[in-house]
Amino acid sequence: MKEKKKIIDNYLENELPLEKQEPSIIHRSIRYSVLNGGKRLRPILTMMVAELLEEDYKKVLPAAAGIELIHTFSLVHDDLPCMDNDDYRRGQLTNHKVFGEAMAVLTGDALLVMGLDFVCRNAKVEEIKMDSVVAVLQNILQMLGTQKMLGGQVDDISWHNKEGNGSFIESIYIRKTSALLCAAIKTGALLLDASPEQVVALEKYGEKIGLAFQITDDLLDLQEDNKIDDKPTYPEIFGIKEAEKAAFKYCTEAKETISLFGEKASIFNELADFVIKRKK
Ligand code: GRG
Repeated sequence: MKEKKKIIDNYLENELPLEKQEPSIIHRSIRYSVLNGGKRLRPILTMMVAELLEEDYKKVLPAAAGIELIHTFSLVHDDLPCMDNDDYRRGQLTNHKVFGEAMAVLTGDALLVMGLDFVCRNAKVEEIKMDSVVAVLQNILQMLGTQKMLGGQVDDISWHNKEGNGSFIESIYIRKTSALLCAAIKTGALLLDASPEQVVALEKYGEKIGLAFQITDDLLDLQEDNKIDDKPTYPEIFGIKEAEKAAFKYCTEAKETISLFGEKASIFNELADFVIKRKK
């Protein structure tokens, strides 16, 4: 995973517009929010799928990097005062704290369109079919839409009822967090012609690690600020012990969904463990 993170970091460093390119402010802002130590989990997953299918990860690199840009867009917008109103992200001031709100909105917009452009660039990679790239684009757009990430965020910011039920919270997590992880995984699978059975298994894996990931994220947030805000999260409603149990359950289920790949999928099992054991 460390090697793959380095490859993605280098690719982004080289392919993003330089700070001095006009209008300079937006390119400084983009680089500020992208090149700052993200875990790169989503592009790593896209590359892992390529290797699982016994292909070279280089064949999916532009699209993988594009998904990281789209992820960064969602973080920049999520941090805005009108959404989560966060001051820090990845250990540094959030984008709007440094560049102002208007520029943060535009930075998010730029990252979204640039991310989709990077995905299109994958059509230029040898042996990749144009039809596959179109299928990938359509899948990403569906995963970002009102039935998935955007809709999950809508419910996340509008729901303040502490008495909420588990299946509703899980439905929010599946949409706001699992959807983009599924898109990252399916991007590798579609570009490299995985079988329908493999695609279904990998998507299910994405959904389960997304749930485990978001519940772990909530647990880490709780440890960090030790504050309960008006937006209910899984551990705040069900308690820390239950949340830990749920994260473990989803991690186990994720591993079960990819058992059809046998030993070849062992790194996917390791990643599922990492998702619940991570400290940031
Ligand atoms: C999709 C059109 C469209 C709009 C976006 C703002 C928004 C609507 C959605 C936000 C969704 C969101 C921020 C979900 C949380 C996902 C999550 C757990 C992020 C943290 O991911 P990490 O830990 O972050 O992988 P790093 O910093 O490592 O990249």
